[in-house]
Formats: sequence, C-alpha cells, structure tokens
Amino acid sequence: MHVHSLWNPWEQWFTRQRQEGKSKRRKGRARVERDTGLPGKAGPSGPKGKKGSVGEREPTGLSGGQVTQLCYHSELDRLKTQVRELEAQLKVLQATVRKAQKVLLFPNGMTVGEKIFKTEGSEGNFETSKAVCSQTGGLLASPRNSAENSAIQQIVARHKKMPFLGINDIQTEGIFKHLNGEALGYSNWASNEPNNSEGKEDCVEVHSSGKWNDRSCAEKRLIIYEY
Ligand SMILES: [Ca+2]
Ligand SMILES: [Ca+2]
Repeated sequence: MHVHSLWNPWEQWFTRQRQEGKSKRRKGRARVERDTGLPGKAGPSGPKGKKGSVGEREPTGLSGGQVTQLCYHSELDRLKTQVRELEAQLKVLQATVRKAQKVLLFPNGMTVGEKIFKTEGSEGNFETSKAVCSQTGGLLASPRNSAENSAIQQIVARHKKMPFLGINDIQTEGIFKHLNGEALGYSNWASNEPNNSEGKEDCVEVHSSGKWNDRSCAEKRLIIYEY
C-alpha cells in the first residue's frame, strides 16, 4: 500500500504522457484525412469500348501425343537413312559377288540373275545327264527365258558340244515340259522343229546358234546343270 502510494505520481505522469501521445496521433490522422480526403463512391460505368484487333496467336506447346509422334518420325528418318546406306552397301556386295562368280565360273559356267549354269565337260544321254546333275545338287539346264538360253549357248560355244535341256515330251508326244512338269513358257525352236523325226525324238538339244531341236534321248550330249 505504501509502495503503491509512493509510485503513484510517476504512474500519473506516464498516464498523462500516453494520453497526450494518443491525442497527437489522432490529430495527425485527422490532418492527413483532411488533406487527402477519403475515397468516394464508384461512379457509373462508362460507354463500352471498341473491339480490339485480333492479336497474333502465340505458338502453342506440344501435347504428349505430338511429342511421341515427333520421336516416331525422327526414328523413322534415322531408319530410312540406315536402309539407304545398307542398300548401297548391298549393291557393292552384289557387284563384287557377280565379278567373283564370273571369274570362278569361266569358262565352264555362266550366271543369269540368281541362276548359275555350269558344266564339267562330261557327256551322257538324257537319263545319265539328269542323274549326274541330281548328284551335284542341281538340275539339268532348263532355260526359262532368252537370257538363260543365251548363257547356255555361250557354254555350248566354248565347249563346241551340244547339251540336252531338262525339257522333253516323253510323257505326251508333242507336249514339251520342264522336268518339274511345268509347261513351256519360253522356247527357241529351230525352223521345222520339233519334228519328232522317225517318231524317236523326245529330248531337246541346243545348237551353237542357241536354237533348239528335238532329238533322241539316247544320244550323248554335254551335261550342263543349273543351280
Ligand atoms: Ca517327241
Ligand atoms: Ca528334230
């Protein structure tokens, strides 16, 4: 009680100071409000403005699907380039193989496309010729077009011997077929052939001109096989 009364004048002084401070701050605010004024109510809306011009469209971002498609096209381009390179390499390889075949086959063989015609110089009748060719894993030469016939003709010219072809009319007179029963799509008969002379000619020999003649299958001819 005694302490309280001792400090009482100080408390009174502090209270006075606080009140004076508040009063000054109130006056300061009032002055500011007088100078600036409080914002009034919003006015009525103005007239509608003119429509603006159309702006340029910003590039849009890519969707997930578009990104996948982009990757796919990029991969496709890479593969196309690879295929072109491989094709070029393949052409070089094929040319090299053709050259090597030509060298290795000369003078006993010829290549036409993927087909190889070859002889070892031996002779035999039609049945023997067929058997020998089969033993080597090939077939008796049987041209399907003029290029193949020309290849056979060149072997004939080099060896100066005629061969039998894998073509005959043994089964049905006058109906010549390949050994596998295939009908003739290409033929190169000499004039007036096939004539089945003396009723004995069921096999086909090739002259140095490349022309064909039906002849007895019992004759011995150069064996040319094809692979
Ligand atoms: Ca005949
Ligand atoms: Ca004949």
